[in-house]
Amino acid sequence: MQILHVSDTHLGCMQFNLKEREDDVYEAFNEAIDAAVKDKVDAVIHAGDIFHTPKPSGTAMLRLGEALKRLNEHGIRFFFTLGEHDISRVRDTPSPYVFHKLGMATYIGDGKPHIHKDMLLIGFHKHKKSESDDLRRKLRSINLADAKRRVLLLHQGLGEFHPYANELSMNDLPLGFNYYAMGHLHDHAMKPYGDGIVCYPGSIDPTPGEGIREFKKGFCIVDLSGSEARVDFIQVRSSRRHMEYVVEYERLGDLIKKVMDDAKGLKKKPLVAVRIKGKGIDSARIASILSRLNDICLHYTWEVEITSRASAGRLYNAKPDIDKELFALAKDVLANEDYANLAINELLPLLSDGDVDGAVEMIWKRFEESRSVMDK
Ligand SMILES: [Mn+2]
Repeated sequence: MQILHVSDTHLGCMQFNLKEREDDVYEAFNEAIDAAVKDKVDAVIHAGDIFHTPKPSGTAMLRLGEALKRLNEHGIRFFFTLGEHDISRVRDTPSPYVFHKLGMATYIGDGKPHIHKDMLLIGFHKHKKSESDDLRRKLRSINLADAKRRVLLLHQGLGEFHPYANELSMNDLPLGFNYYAMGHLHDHAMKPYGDGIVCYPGSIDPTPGEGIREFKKGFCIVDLSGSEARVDFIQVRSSRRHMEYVVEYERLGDLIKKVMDDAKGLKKKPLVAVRIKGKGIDSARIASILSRLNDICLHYTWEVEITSRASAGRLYNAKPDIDKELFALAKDVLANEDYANLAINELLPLLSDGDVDGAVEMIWKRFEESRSVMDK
């Protein structure tokens, strides 16, 4: 029994708004599907955040559909749960669920036991942090059906893996599973737990929030034939290189040659992040020198680390992360992180799509929720 575990594919995601970056994601996803077919795995298990947005583009839908068609032609079933990126804030059929309805994939985020060959699969869709108690209760009341192999599928952050994403702790996971197929955290990591392994494959390609940094992205092929799960992390081969440089302001001119050398032989133009240190910095000069990177790389960002004493250690970003910046501004104005989150991460996406009804419905829902909390 062998499964391919993939997560956080964020199909349709477009880092830096570049079409090339969207295609990188599809290419990485197809590598996982190719591996599933080549290795004749018994199932593909997707741990959520299949799409980057709850309203994916036609292209993103098509890429998933094509992958599912291939898997079905090879008799490989695709099981999935939903991440927060797949779930619309308003009552609507989640996009990946369409493929379940059409019989091309199987949704197992319903908490019910699903038997596939001699394997028991139980999954839950993403639960918000405010719903953690509810999820804990559901996890405690899992009935372990008799099966040779057991896999639990979740899209949640575990505190032991990431201190800021601690929606649950590993101890909240029920014992008795051979493999805990996790999604949500974008870096690959795993830890033993009970008689099994808790594993995040991580995202298959860097998403906008991850910026430009060196990484290892991939998916897992998990052998469940023996008494212990054996996990093979397969790195995506087509990944576009991300390159980071720290350079003295005085020596900025040398950087271009260095990047050119490093980029030699790469199939895809890399993404480059430059951190500049020094004094008496003239940003017009930096911009002019770095513009020569346009021919070498797909996209570059730069920031300056000022080393004068007055502002030691202060970083300013020449091309700031707009999302982060917006959030910080909203937080300043509203003086409340929850409200800022509501405004930037929930309201703004709806309103920028022109979805006024959706926005009104979301606000109404939040109001009802807050009222029911006050009633308690
Ligand atoms: Mn994700």
